[in-house]
Amino acid sequence: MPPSPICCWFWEGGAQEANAAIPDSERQTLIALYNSTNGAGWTDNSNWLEAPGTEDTWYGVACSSTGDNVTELSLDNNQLSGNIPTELGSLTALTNLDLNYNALYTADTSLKDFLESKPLGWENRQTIAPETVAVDSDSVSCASALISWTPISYTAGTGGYQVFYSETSDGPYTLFGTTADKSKSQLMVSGLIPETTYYFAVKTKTDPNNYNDNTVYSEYSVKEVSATTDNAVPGDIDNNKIIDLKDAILGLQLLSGMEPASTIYKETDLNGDKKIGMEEVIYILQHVSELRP
Ligand SMILES: [Ca+2]
Ligand SMILES: [Ca+2]
Repeated sequence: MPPSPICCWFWEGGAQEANAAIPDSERQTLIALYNSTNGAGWTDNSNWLEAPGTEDTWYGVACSSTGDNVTELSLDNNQLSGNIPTELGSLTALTNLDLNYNALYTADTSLKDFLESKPLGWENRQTIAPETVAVDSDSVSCASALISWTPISYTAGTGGYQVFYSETSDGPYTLFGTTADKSKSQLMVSGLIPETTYYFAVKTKTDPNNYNDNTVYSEYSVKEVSATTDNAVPGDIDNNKIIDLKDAILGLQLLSGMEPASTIYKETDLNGDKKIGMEEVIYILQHVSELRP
């Protein structure tokens, strides 16, 4: 196999030949891990990608005493994020592996088995995007929608789920809000515009804790979850598709400073002041009493 350009550049630059070098396949595996988990953004990536033979000086890497195999990868708590390359499973001399407190995932079952075979485990401390994100179709109003998901397995430590919305699937996404912790499985998004299609995506966030110095964010969940908000009929202030006395009562409760008995949608405003007030209540009463079409 021809040497990679980065390899040649270092050789031509006069890097010293190492006393013992790990096989090129192991070097390429380390480089694949760096590239696929945002190595440039790691908290510490000291010496990574330097010349062949220097691998045991790369942050978190240790090689056997003869220097010819990678035996240890200690990259916990280091802002690794993304898909773990399947090649990692080919580091057969690896005895110590610590990838905890990062944002790593894999769907490869044999790689999962390999990772699980190491003493420290890995999967239960990864801040990854939640799965099965969905919109509860019964919850969709002219201005809100209930978004749900399955909590990730790493629910320990403070943090939460950030729920985002966008009018196109590829974004940009706007943060609506964050749940109080990582055991929550839903959040009501409000303030949406009537008759508009929205896409929703969720990220997981873990705050720093005793074992983890960083705020760790997952990637976005799959960006294919969407809903179209209802229309807002002026005067139907509870957005249930009927204008009746209940709307008038809700409006009067609001006007008198009482807590309205159900959600009020200001999007059903009549006179353009973006508030539900006496004008709406009079309109509703006229409508109900057929004084007005
Ligand atoms: Ca109504
Ligand atoms: Ca109004």
